[in-house]
Amino acid sequence: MGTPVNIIVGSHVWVEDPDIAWVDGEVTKIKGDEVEVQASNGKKIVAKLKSIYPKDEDAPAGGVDDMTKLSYLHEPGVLQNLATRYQLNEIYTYTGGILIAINPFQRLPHLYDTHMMEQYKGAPFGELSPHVFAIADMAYRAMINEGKSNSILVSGESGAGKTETTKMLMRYLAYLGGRKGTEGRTVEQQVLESNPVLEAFGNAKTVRNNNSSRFGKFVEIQFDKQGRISGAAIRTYLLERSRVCQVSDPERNYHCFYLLCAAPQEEVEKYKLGNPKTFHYLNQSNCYELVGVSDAHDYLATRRAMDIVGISQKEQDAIFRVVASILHIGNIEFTKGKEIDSSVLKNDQSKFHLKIAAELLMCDPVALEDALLKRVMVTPEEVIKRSLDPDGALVSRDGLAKTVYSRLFDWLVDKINVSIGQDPNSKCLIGVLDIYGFESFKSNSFEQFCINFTNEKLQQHFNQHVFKMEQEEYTREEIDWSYIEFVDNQDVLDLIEKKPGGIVALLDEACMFPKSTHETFSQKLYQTFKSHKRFIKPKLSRTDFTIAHYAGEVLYQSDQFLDKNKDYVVPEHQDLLSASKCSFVSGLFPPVPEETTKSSNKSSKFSSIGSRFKVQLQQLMDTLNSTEPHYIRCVKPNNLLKPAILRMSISCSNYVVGVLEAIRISCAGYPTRKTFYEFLHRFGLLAPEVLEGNNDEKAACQKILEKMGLAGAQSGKTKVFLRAGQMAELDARRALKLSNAAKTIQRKVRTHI
Ligand code: AOV
Ligand code: MG
Repeated sequence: MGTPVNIIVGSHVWVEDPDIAWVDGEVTKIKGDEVEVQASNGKKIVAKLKSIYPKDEDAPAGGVDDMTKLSYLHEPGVLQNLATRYQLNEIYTYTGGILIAINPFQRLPHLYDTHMMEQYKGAPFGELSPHVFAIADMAYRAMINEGKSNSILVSGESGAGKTETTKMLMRYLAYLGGRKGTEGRTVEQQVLESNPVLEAFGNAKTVRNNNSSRFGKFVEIQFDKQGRISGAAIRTYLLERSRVCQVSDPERNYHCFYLLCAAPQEEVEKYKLGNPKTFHYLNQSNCYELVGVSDAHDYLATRRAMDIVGISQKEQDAIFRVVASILHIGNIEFTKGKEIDSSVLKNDQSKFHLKIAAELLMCDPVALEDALLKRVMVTPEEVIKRSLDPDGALVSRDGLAKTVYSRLFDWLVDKINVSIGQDPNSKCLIGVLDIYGFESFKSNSFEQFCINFTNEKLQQHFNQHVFKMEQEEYTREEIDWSYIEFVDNQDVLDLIEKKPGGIVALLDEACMFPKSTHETFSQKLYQTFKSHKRFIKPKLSRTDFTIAHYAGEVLYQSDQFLDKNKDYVVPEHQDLLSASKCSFVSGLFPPVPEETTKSSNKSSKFSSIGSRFKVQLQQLMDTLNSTEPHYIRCVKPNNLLKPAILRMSISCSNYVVGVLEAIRISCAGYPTRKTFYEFLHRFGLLAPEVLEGNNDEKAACQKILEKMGLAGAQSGKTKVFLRAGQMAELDARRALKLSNAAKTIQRKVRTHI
């Protein structure tokens, strides 16, 4: 980024050490386009002139709290600033109006206590140290003052701290908009307590994060005219279903399974549970416990949170019965039956678990066995029952477990929404978005594809907001502005979601065509995207494919894409569970309307997870576009999940790259703009003389700018554009003027009396 200016022998520079990324040093020799640098780590490094960057020797020792204040804006400068602050436990840094949050990987309770919340309440933005509370406060004030909905979008790779940040934001908004002194369950308490409930059922340990969100979440907090919280709605996106029956070492299944195994003894007995090591859905990985987490404690905490959120004891009992039943279902095994291609339960153990599962789900054990082992075939002549072979039965079993679990999760979300309630009269809301972060594992499947697709969408929103909006606005307003180049990710999004012809569309096509396999699907991808610069076919594979995402390349294994994309509940499973004697269980499987069953074979009714997800994401983007967005970019300092190390490495800087562009824009540009009318309305009182008899709004605004001596501020065609800090300056002068005027009136009133 940028080209070095005036580098000479003796210059202090940043240079890339191939082993540890950026180091500082002094230039000792320059020969053509090559330089020799004596690095501070003792090494002599030879590098290309264009790959070294000047170092600001006068930079404040503790760093700067807003990157727009940096003298040199380049990658090592930005990383150095973040690293310096991080060492001092200053985990937050602004980039204009964007907050960068570096995961501290340690509790910093003083940073989030009530005293802190009091401090940030109503404080002008930028006056106090950078903080999540300041962003939430800004969103809240903007909503109150302008009567417009706002949103706070939290992004960053997996484990960067999005969910924790989101919880802080929600706590602060609850503090601002809460009803003080109210007894019992308040809306804001319910909103806050929805977090532990959803985390227990939707979070799990992955290699990247011990508490990784396996679903996306958008929480809309609604406010009444007085700015008090009056309702909320939680929308969730695509829970990772495969985890319920497939866990790779050293990850875990969803937290709730381990919590329940650690419940008080009588409950463990009631649900016929025991050591998690005895359950197939849990023992595929050797990880059962999390450092610093007590499952027994969290079980009780989840129960308490469920109470607050409004889930009755009876419902809670049913929920955990369903959770337990899934573990028992996972222990049912099959072996070949007498007839060809048929299967039977493997042994007494399997029969035992089947019986318990049926009991917990309150359904007929014979019907459960049939639903696992057989399929009904309808031919024009007759209806026959066909047996599944052991492999087919296994797929059937896992399908049942996944369907039950994802219905349970959706039920929880619905229940929380009903219980909190929506305010139909609310005109303003603050939306908080916490999605699953960008992921790249050793093996990546359909879930990672969807997760990374979401992140691309969000990155585009960020790009559009920060870059395009600025540029377009300046152009439209015909104000002086030099264009800044930036990298857009529209090409990756086209590759994924373009209709027709994108990967999602090709996957749907493959799913509808009975003869497709993952091989034919992959071949089709290779053919279609032969020359797409974001799509790579790995040399040695015939089914894998790589996408060059904004945050890095990810290699996907296509083998389960087709199955995972099919949105389909086996009718035998549906019938079994909708006949359950437990109204909770049957409620999870409401009868399917006639029409859809009849025409389920037709392609028009084909519904796929990928396409539905794509539509959901588009709706989310539409919602976001109708709000005033605020951004928090979370950064993971290292991959060790430990504090106090910020690797100034390239992998870390991937996430800073997007932010760098934003720095350059907001620094060079005009972070504040107001229409002439708004501007005069607000600041006219600073120069009442210019308003008299003057109908030209633009000229009036210009006069005020001149009178206030605001250097660099410009008036465009319809708006006034202010440089960073100028709005605050004007507001301060206005406040002063108003308080003086109030004093004069008081004096007059007093003399009058
Ligand atoms: P994520 O939401 O961004 O990942 P989390 O918010 O779950 O990441 O953060 C991961 C872990 O980092 C948490 O469990 C905490 O231990 C720690 N952490 C993060 N932020 C803070 C903070 N402000 N103070 C103290 N500890 C923190 V993922 O959900 O995986 O994308 O799908
Ligand atoms: Mg998360």
